[in-house]
Amino acid sequence: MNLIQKLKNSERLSHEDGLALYDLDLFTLGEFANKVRQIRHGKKVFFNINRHINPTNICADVCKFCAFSAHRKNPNPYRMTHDEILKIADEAVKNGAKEIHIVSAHNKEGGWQWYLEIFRLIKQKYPSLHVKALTAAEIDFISRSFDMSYEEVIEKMCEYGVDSMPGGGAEIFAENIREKICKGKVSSQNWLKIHSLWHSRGKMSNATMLFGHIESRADRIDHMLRLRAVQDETGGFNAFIPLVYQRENNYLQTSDFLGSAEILKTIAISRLMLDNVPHIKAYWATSTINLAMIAQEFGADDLDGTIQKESIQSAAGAKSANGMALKDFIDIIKTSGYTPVERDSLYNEIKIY
Ligand code: V47
Repeated sequence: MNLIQKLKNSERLSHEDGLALYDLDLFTLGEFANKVRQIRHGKKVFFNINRHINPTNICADVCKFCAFSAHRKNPNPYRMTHDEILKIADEAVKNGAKEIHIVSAHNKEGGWQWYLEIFRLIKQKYPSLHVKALTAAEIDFISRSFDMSYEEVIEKMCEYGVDSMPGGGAEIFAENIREKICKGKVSSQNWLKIHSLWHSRGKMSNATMLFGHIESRADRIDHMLRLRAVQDETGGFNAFIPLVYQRENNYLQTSDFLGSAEILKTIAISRLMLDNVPHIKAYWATSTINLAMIAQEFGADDLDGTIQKESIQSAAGAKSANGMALKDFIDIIKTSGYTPVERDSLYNEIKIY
């Protein structure tokens, strides 16, 4: 059946369809993605009031795209004490944060307890603060470093108060590209397995895709389809987050910046391919807030949050180091003709502005 007919009938799309979607003109593609978005979410743009914390940048892995970890191009290694982390949590709560998003480098120094104790301390002090922490890459690292099974690490996460898992570490699943950009890190198969195990505990997570470096369009579609297959089984992914590759201060040379049209196409295609994932997040830190707002007309329905402080993408050139003020966030959503909806980390609506 012809692709347009399949889109009109809301039929499930194949790998071949996904690739063919890139050949549609941007506005035709956008219209189809927007229709799906409107049916699911109307004019709502979701966001949360959150704070990112990155407790250490001293990393055993060497991902070529990463400018955050301490290395020759970005020295200043640090590992925070639990007291320092708690102070950041205090400040975040004072500023209204309802979620703490914690992502660390892969660091053996403090044992698995250093990672896990952080969550227990935060939850003891702020039981209703949502702790989104430990990417599948970190879980894989902890498992290998401290001779624990994935199930054991996940058991500890539940015990120590992790509420949901962030979507980091997915990068791109195509093994030949993964080998070039993040050799030695969690395999694609294990990334997916860890999320499935987490979901089997009745817990939710997100899924990212790092794009705009050396991957092909076919690799992006492959990535989406591997996620769709897991989601069919578990239903545990809340949001898909396409992360636009930032090119400064790292070791991954790319020829060209992707450009807005290709970014919007990829977001729109993810909305159409991932028919079983409720939310598509245009993460403003990697796309700029302006493009993230335009992306709302191309399938996205979420912006992530105000963040307060951002270290991973800003190290690589993004203008996100200090987050965004809540007022600016709300203003830009409203003036774009959308309804700002503050959500919690599991997409329950908290406040409509
Ligand atoms: O996995 C690293 C990415 C991710 C670069 O789950 C880069 O709600 C762009 O996963 N250019 C960590 N991206 C951040 C992350 C995330 C962010 C926001 C929300 C959620 C969520 C998750 O950052 C890593 C990696 O793919 N990253 N370097 C770079 N140069």
